[in-house]
Amino acid sequence: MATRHDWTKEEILAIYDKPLMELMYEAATVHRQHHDPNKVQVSTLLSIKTGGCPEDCGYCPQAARYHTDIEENDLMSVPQVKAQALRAKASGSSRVCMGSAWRNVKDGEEFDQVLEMVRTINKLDMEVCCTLGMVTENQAKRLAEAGLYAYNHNLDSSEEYYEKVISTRGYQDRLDTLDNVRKSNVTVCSGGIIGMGEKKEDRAGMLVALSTLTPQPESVPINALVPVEGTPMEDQELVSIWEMLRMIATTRIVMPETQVRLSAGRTNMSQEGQAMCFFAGANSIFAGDKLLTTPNPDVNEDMELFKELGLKPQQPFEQHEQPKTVEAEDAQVKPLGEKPKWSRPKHTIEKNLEAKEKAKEAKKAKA
Ligand code: SAM
Ligand code: DTB
Ligand code: SF4
Repeated sequence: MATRHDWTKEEILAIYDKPLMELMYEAATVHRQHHDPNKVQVSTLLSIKTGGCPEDCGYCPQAARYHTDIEENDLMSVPQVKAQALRAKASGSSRVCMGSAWRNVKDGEEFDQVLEMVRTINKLDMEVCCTLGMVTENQAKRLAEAGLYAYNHNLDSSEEYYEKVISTRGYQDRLDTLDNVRKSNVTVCSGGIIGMGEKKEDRAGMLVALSTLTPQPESVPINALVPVEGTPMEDQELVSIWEMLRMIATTRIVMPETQVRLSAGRTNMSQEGQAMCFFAGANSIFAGDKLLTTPNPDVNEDMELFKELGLKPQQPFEQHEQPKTVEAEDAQVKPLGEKPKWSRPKHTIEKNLEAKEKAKEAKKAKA
């Protein structure tokens, strides 16, 4: 069946609510029509700039306004990144995804350094992904010229629920960023988080937003919230495997060609649970003992599971050609020195304000 870009929330909810065995069978069938069911793409995350973020994303341990005990770090150096990428390659990863705790990309020295990281990793013949916050079309094109393979920017939830999670940026900015990435010919990676207190209607709403993009994102990460102490979502109940399976299977059915990534939350899942996610259409994971700041299963454990299930890691550039890297001195796309006006909706989110107050008190008590 051809990929549809006109899914409605009602149709997606009807899929999500099917008896689980039927839902998984249907998803597994779609999966086999579009992918080798024994191949899984493996990405390694690298937090190149950690913590101190100005945003108020209610789930995020890196937001400066909350009191979490993560270790903050300035931007890593290019040799440090190269060493980590080589380690990731040796452990079987085909992609490195570099994340920074930034609201948006700003032209200047730090962005130039990130561009050099992209060139360096692409030259190691690995797929390079970045997740740096909002980007303009010009910035996306500069990343493309450096050899970027994918850009990750999550919609996180439905437009309606997004307002209850973040007050410092708007949904349209997220969509505009995805559009900018698309115009640069870099592949799009966009998904979200379940378990933030949203309803299943919000999960379906997020899948409508993603599946109606033309083309659909090449990869869609599905994260289970990792509730981190000090964030407004610290007391959120863990996502059950049944919900994860429904979300993965539904994503697979509405976006048949995309790589569906079983992302954050794997440490709370059994190996059998993860195997069922692969059966239901997940064909990508984040490997390495750390995500950005929180734990992830050990690489050896993952490789044992792959062996047990007969899964093989996907090789780099199996899905799309390797981009060419243009050296800094030959760059055609020049910085525009833009001052983009990303929106700041500033609505009130009580939970976020409470967490901010608690953090202030904790800091005072410490001083
Ligand atoms: N600062 C950039 C941004 O927000 O686009 C990039 C890094 S940000 C940490 C990347 C994504 O990680 C978020 O969009 C969110 O989906 C995910 N994430 C962050 N904290 C999480 C948590 N506690 N549990 C699950 N996913 C989380
Ligand atoms: C995505 O969807 N999940 C990754 C990646 N894209 C950047 C991040 C998960 C972060 C989980 C919380 C942490 O480790 O800080
Ligand atoms: Fe900052 Fe990204 Fe975390 Fe939001 S999700 S606080 S933008 S690092």
